[in-house]
Amino acid sequence: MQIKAFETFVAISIVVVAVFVWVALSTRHEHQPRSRSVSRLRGWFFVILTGGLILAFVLMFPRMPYPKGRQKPDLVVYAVGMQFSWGISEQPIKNKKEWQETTYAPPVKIPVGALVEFKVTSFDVNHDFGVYSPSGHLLGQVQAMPGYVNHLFMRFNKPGSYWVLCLELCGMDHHRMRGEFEVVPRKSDSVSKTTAKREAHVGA
Ligand SMILES: [Cu+2]
Repeated sequence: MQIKAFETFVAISIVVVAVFVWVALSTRHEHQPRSRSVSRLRGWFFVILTGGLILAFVLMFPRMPYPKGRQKPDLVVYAVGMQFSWGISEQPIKNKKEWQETTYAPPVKIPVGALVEFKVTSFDVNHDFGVYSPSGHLLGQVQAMPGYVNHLFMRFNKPGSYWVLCLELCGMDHHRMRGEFEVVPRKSDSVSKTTAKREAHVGA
């Protein structure tokens, strides 16, 4: 995705530079502009530009990375940032004592494929809730702000240990600020596997 964006950027840059060079070369010598052809050219430019913008809008709009209306999540996970750790829990974290407890609790388990709504806030300064895959790729992020709850909707396709790092410099130990949750196979998957095993046993 990033490579594609970079290639698109380079391609557009080449076109823009080419247009600038063409304009610079073609305006070296002074000459009287032919107003009729200029206004016709301007008309075409306007039509092509508007058409291009409308086309880009139509192609991109359905792919906006924002939730479509009020999505109902399969699971709500509460996350609170505080210097210098993340409290992550399936229960609301109401105060500093509860936050402390969640930092020692076992990692929250999220089923594969479930739509998760992270409700993210902070109890002290601004942090940034950055979700990393087990292989260390940034998958999503949202600001954690004191006094506000920000929402991040995500779906995970692979089981494993996912890390939450802080992406906003929040103090001396910012680099050590971590959280963790686990993505686990869906219950229905493991149930159907057990049933299949049991059936196999019965068959044997
Ligand atoms: Cu931080």
